[in-house]
Amino acid sequence: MAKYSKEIDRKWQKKWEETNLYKFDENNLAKKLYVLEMFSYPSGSQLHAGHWFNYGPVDSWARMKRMQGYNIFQPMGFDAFGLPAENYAIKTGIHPKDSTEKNIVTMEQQLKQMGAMFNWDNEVVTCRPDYYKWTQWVFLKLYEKGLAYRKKAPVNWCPSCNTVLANEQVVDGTCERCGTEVTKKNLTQWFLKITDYADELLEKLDELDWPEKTKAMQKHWIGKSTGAEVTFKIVDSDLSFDVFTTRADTLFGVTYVVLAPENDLVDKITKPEYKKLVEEYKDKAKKQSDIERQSITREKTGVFTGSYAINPINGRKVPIWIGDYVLNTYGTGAVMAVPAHDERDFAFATKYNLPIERVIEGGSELPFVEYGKLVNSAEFNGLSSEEGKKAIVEKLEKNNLGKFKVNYRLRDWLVSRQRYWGAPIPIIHCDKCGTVPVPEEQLPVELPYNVEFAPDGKSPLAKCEDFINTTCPICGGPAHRDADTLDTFVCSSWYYLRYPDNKNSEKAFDTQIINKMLPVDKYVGGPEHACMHLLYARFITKALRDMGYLNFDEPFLSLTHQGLILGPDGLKMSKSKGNTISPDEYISKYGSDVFRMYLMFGFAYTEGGAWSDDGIKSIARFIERVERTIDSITDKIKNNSQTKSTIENAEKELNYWRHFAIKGVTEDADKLQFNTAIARLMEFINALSKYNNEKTINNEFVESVIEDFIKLIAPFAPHFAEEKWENLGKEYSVFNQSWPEFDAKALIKDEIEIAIQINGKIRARINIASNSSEDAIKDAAINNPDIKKQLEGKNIIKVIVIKGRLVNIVAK
Ligand code: ANZ
Ligand code: ZN
Repeated sequence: MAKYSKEIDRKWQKKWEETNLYKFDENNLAKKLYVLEMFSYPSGSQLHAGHWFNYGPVDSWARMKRMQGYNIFQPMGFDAFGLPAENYAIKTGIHPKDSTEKNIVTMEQQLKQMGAMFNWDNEVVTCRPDYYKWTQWVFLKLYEKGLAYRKKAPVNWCPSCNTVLANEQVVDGTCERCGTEVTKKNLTQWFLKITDYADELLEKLDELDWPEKTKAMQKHWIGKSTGAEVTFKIVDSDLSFDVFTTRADTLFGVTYVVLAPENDLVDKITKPEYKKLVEEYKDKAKKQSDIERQSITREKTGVFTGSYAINPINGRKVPIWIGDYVLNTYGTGAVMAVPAHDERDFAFATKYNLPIERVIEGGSELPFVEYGKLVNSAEFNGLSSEEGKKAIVEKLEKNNLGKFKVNYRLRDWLVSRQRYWGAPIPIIHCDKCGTVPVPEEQLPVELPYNVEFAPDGKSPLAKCEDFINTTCPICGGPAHRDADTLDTFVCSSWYYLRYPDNKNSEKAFDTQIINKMLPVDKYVGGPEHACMHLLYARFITKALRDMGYLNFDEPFLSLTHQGLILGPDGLKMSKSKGNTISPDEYISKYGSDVFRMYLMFGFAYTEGGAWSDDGIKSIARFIERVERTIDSITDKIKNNSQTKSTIENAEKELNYWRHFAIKGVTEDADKLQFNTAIARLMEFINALSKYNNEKTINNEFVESVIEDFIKLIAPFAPHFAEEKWENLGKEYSVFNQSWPEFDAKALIKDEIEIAIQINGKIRARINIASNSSEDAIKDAAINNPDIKKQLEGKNIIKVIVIKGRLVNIVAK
């Protein structure tokens, strides 16, 4: 028998492909299981340990599910547009399309060496026109619905990548891609109106089987805040402004108000003698990021505008300041300051000597930020904060000076990019007709190949005459195309909808097919996508649902994040640190199953950890040991040399470990707890090997045990198991076998006999597990059919258990 190696991998990969073993059965949708792993970016560094950790173990899970009778759909593709390929192109001169397509070929090959059950017929590659045609279609549908719009706005700008970034792509004030500090620029950009779905995106989170941490992150990112908007009129002026507050109960304590420096009102109300200071302050504020401005520890600063506003609840005149701790992008860009009950306002008031007036009772010191009873608040005195909020806003409402209001931290999603390597935005700008969507029959708007893509802050496509000049679909006059491309997150926001119907040339997808195939049953990928991809995809699903293209609410019902595999030094793998692990080398040395199994045994799946060469060596030895044991027993069975006919203690012992493993592997692997599942297989092989040392073995029995062992190890070592299955003379393929079921009786290791007495006389004897609890023994005794009969018409007064020996039932 051939020893397990990469040749065995190749043999079975070939056979699986030839026999189309993993083909999804479109006629058995009742048992469909859509298993999805986040598709990868086709980068030059190719398939790394992180990809493997995402795909290998999930494939093992899916294999077990297949053997349990599920019809598995497990597609794979490439998220192929985006900055890395373009930045690489700028460095090397190699066109992004060429480098990307080349990387895809390599990565496809590497993925095939993994031996996963990927449905390659359903592959999608987002940078190819047959895919991005439909990305453009999605954009146009959103546009039709008013969910895509263009506006001039201060946007995040990365001076190094030379492009705008979505809020989600700014991490601690720096560019997510390159780490450069992000600045603000006023630009006309395309946005998707994700905020229309803020409430549903929040509410539906509770129904999802997702990691709690990820749900909490989305919740925080959406940032629902319930409060009120209160209108302040400006003294000696027709102007007014609203503030957003979550503490309307403190309205009587307002001693000044603060506008964001960028608030449009500032220029209109600033008195001439304050202009200079205000302008200087505005300039300084512009250079600060929102994150810095919100920092709790940072000193609160501001300047007075010279104007006053009227508190609508008591008519009091309060000064209007500007201060950079107020963000123009949140609420109304203005706050009412209550220094007695808010930390920031307190610091500000103390610094600038503004009055501080308590309106909530409680605490000995100010600021007192908790809820309490209202004081110094006229007719509202004595109300609780909750009651006060309601009563005060209701009164304001009557006078048209306020209303209840819910605010969200979530902003609309900025999707236009001034870069080359992305899907062109399917919009035409006509001097006469304005913004005109490209008619569907003219899609795709193809991305031209010959473009000067070095970034200079303008869209590369703007410089491509052939592309940019076109005719207006409405008036036929000269017009130009939108020169921006779509953020790659738009491409990945709907790819799971394309997989099941990826060859459809008429539509993005067939609604009927998709409604049957989705939602995705299990989604696995990195946690870094919590507030980007995972939020965008939910939004797009909901928007398409509301247009009638889908009938489900959520794309991913169950989500798991795999952990991170670190370098042997415990640090994040990176080329510059020289601590990367190249899967290919290990696979060619040990075979792909050893690599896969080490990943599953060496780490808790959701945690990951540091790579260890010793760890993979020990898995290689484990596979060798399994192979020796199985081969030896297989030989004995084939030669039919020795066999006994009875089931004795040795068989019982082995049978115990067999069923103990079936139970453990099934339950643990189902929860993606592969390390403990594999530990059960190790115990099982120990028992098999011990049994193999018996003088004579029961051939028939041990054959059935080996069959179960091979089935159990098959998801984790698919090539190896297929080979052993064949060696045993079984019919191809082990993956067409059904998953073993455990026998609870076999798990009762030792049974003992117990006598059951009624009023001191033995009436029956039962066999029961030696480790049974007192209650279990009682139950068994009372429910024994013979005893039941004899107890008929009697009342049980007492049951005495003498553990390990007898039960005495006292009855009358
Ligand atoms: C008066 C007040 C009194 C407030 C008090 C708090 C405590 P969340 O929960 O995050 O929504 N605020 C409103 N708009 C702001 C902006 N654009 N920039 C900075 N701060 C802003 O926070 C709402 C509270 O944050 C609001 O309630 C407002 O201050 C402030 F004792 O109004 B509060
Ligand atoms: Zn026109």
